Amino acid sequence: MTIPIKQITLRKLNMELKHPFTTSFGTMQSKHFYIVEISDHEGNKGYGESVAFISPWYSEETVETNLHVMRDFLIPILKENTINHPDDVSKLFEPIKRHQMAKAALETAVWDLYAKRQKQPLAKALGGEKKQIDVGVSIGIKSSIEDLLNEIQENVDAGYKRIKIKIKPGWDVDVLKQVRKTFPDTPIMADANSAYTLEDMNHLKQLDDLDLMMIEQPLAYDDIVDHATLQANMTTPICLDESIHSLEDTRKAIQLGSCKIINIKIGRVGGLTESKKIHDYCLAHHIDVWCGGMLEAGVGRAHNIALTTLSGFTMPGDTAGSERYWHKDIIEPAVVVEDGVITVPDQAGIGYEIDEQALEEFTVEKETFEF
Ligand code: OSB
Ligand code: MG
Repeated sequence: MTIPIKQITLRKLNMELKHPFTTSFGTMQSKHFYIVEISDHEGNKGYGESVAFISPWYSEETVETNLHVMRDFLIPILKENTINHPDDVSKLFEPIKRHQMAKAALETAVWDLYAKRQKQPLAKALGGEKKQIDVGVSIGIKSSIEDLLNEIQENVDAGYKRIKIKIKPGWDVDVLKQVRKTFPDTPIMADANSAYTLEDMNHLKQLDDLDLMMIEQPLAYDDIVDHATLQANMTTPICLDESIHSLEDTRKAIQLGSCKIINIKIGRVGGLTESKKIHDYCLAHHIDVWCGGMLEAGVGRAHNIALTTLSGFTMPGDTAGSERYWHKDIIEPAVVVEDGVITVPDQAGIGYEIDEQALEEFTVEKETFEF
């Protein structure tokens, strides 16, 4: 059964973050990003969100490269081809190298549209069975240890299932030692966003005494070779984020022993179909996966929730409640976390309504493509 597209609207949004977020690569105060809306002839609308940032500091993609690639390459491919199932989209996009976040923004919107046409929740369309998902929080680099300990305490009190702490050289071993001393039993992990090299191996090995769940992306954003050396010399499991863009990357990283855990981000791997493939492969190879976050607004957050319902997502993800990021989200209701758990919506598609008024309010540019 074909999915007939009537039009695609690209909206560039600008939303202020409630609190600035600092990683080893810099501080973010606000977010520019694309929301994709794909409509069919019967009035159904599917939504996707691009997770690229304004600058290429996490990966090479940016908000502007998203527009160029969607408008000039990916949307023309959708115009020229018939789509029978959302899985067709990633296949059609294959001739375009990389630009995973641009691809995912369109592909996830097709998945939402498909699920709405089938009148089933996106989670179910993906094969997910969980009714509730466990989530944790990611805490940015702070100006003092007291600030960090306070924020951890607030989130432990709120019931979040694990705490991820951003680290960088100068804000790592000593900080984490203090955190572990104050929170002896809390599931804790660290994320370096590729701030180290193998020369730091002896320094990083000190983390092995702190009973961390894992260390995320300690080495270069494009590396899987040095990570294998580091993993062979550390007991703390390594989790890869930036280095994994596809099932192929996953296969190679596992074969080399570069990691024991994979953070799946829908945008980083080019969409939901590729996310599912990576999930299935990891499940078969006894590699734990969890769903990462990119400070998403409601649409991206809803896609993360649907993906996390797949059974191989055995560890709490980074998809915290909307109120941690935004004064007002673009979906209704907002994503709510209770005791570290999100109840998966059971309405068709992403399962949340778009707050059209909020969407309009945050839109700074808009372009429509008729099919
Ligand atoms: O590395 O996982 C990351 C935020 C921006 C860019 C990269 C990362 C992150 C986070 C925050 O850790 C996750 C979230 O709360 O959405
Ligand atoms: Mg990360």
